[in-house]
Amino acid sequence: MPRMKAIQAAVQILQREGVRHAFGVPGAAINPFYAALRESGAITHVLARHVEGASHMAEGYTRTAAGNIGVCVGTSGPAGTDMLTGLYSAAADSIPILCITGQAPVARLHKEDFQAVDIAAIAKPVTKLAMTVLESAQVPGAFQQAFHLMRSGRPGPVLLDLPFDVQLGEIDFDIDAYEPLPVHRPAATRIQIEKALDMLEAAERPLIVAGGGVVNADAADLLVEFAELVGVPVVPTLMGWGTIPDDHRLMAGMAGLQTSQRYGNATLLASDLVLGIGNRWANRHTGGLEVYRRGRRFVHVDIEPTQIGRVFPPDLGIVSDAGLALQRFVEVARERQAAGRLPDRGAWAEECTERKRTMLRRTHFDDVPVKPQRVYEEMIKAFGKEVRYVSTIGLSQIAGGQFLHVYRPRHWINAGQAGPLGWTLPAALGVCVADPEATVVALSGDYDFQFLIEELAVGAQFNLPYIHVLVNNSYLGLIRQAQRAFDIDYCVQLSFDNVNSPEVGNYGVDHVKVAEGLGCKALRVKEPGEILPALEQAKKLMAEHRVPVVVEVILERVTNISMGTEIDGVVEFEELATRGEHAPTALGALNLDQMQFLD
Ligand SMILES: Cc1ncc(C[n+]2csc(CCOP(=O)(O)OP(=O)(O)O)c2C)c(N)n1
Ligand SMILES: [Mg+2]
Repeated sequence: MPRMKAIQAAVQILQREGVRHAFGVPGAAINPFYAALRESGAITHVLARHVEGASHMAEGYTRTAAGNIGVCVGTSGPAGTDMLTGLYSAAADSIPILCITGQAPVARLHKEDFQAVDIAAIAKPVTKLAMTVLESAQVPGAFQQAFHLMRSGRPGPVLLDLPFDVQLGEIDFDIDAYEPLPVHRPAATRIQIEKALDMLEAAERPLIVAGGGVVNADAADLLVEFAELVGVPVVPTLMGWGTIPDDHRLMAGMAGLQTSQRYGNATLLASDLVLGIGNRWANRHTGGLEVYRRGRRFVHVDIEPTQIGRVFPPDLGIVSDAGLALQRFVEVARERQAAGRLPDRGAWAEECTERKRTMLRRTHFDDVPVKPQRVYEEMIKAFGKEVRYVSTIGLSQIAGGQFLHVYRPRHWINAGQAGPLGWTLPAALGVCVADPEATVVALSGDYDFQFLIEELAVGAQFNLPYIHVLVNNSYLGLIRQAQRAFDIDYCVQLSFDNVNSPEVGNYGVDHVKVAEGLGCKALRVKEPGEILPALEQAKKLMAEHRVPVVVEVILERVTNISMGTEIDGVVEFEELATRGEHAPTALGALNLDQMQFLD
C-alpha cells in the first residue's frame, strides 16, 4: 500500500471524483492541503480576495454544467464562517459545493486555540454533512461520503473540516482501490406516472411548472419533449428558467410576485391543473396560497420525500428525480398518443400564446436619466441566445427576470432562495472558470456590486473576462420600494458628493475608478442611446484585455418595478405596452403588425 499524508489522499480523491478547479484563500491551518495541491498539480486554484467570494465562485462553477462540483477552501476560524453564506445559498438552491476548512489540532480543539471554532456545528443546518474529521485514516471515507451525499437525492453542499494534525497524519492509501460510491436517485414508478397522466388528461387547462430540479437532473430536453407530446404549456420557476427556451411556443412565461410576466401569472390563474416537476412552491413564485391554489389541482414531483406536502398538500405527490420521472412521462405519453388518448390542447395553448403576445410591459423609454426597463431591451439586442446571465437580488435582478430572455438551462444563474448581496460578481467568475468560451454577463445593482467588489481583482489576475452590467440608481432600490409600505425612505440612500469625482454628481461611488483600480476595464453610460454601443465596446475590450469589463448605466434614482403580494395583485407602476414599439424586444411581439393589446 502506498503510504502518504491523509491530505495527499484527499487531493487524489478530489481528482478521482472529477475536481479540476478550486477557489480559496490559504491560511496556516490549511497549508498542508495547499502543499498537497501544489504537489499534485492537477487542480488549478483561483485565489479569492474574500473567502465568501470563494464560496460563491464555487457555486457559480457548479451551476454552470451538469456534474460540476465547485470546491472552496479556507483556513480555520473566520474562513469557515465567511463561507457560510455560500453554503446557505447552495443548500437553499440544491447546489452541491464542497467546502474544505483547516482546523486547530485535535488535542487543542477544546482549548480555545487561535482560530479554533466549531465550524461543523455552525454549518450543520446549511449542509448535507458538516464534519470535523478527527482521525487521519478517516479522511478518505469522509471525502467519499461527501461526494456521495452531494450527488444523491436532493443535491447540496458538504463541509469537511480538517484539523492540522489530521491532514498531516500518515495513512496507507491506494487511489486505484478507490471507487466513488453509487449515487442514489429515486425514480417514479409506472403506476405513479399513469396516475399523474390520468389527472393531466382529465384537466382542461393543464400547466407544467418546471423547477431547478429539472436543471439539476440535466433533463431540459426531456421536459420539452414531454411538453410537446402532451401539448401542455410550461411555466418555469426562477430556478427552472431556461429549461424551455423563452421563444418556444409552449413557454407560457414565469409566474410569481417579482420575476414574472403579466402573461405568466394570468396563465397560471387560468389553469385548472399544475404538474410541478423539481420545484418547491417557493413563496415568491406562489404568493398567497389561497390565490395560487384556488380552483386547481396539483401534482408534485420532487426528489426529496420531505418536500412533498411541505408548502401545501398536493393532490398527488411523487418522489422521483426529475429526469427519471420525465423519462417515464415521455414513455407513457407516447403510448397514450399512439392509442389516440391524448386530448388536443391546441386551443388552450393558443390562449396562452395570445396572452404572451399581448400582456406586455413597456421597456422603450427615452428618458434621461435612463429608466431601468430600457437597459434590458438594449441587453437583449447586444447578447444572443448563448449568453450566460448571472444575477442575485434587487430591482435589477427582478427587472432582469421580467424582461431578459433565456434560451438554455444554466444560462440564467441566480442565487434564488438566499439572494445574498455580493453574490453576482464572484459567482460570475466561477461561471467563467467553468465555461471559458461563454459570453458571461453579470447583472447587479450598485449595492450588490459594491458588496464583494474586490473580487474584480481576481478576474483581472486570473484573466476571467466577463461583462458586468451595473445599473446604478444610487439606492438600495428594492428596499426603498418596500419601504413605501412604511411611508419611509430611510437608510436606503447611497448618494453622496464624491470629492474625487465630480463627474458622478451625487451618485457617490465612482465605480469606473474602482474597477480600473482593481485592474478591470469600465465604461459609464448616461443616455439610453449609448447603452448598446457601450455593450458592443465592452465585448471588444473583454476580448482584447481578457479582464472583466464593467458597463455602468446611470439610472433615474427612483423607479418602481412591477411586483405585488399576490399573483393576481401585481402592481404596475409604468404605463403598459400598447403599441409594438413600446416593447420591441418582447418575445410575443415578434409579429408586431398583428398585435392586439388587451389593455
Ligand atoms: C446580505 C444581504 N443583506 C441585505 C439584503 C436585502 N436587500 C435586498 S436587495 C437590497 C438592495 C439592493 O440594492 P442594489 O444592489 O443597488 O439593487 P437595486 O434594488 O437598487 O436595483 C437589499 C439591501 C440582502 N438581499 N442580502
Ligand atoms: Mg441600487
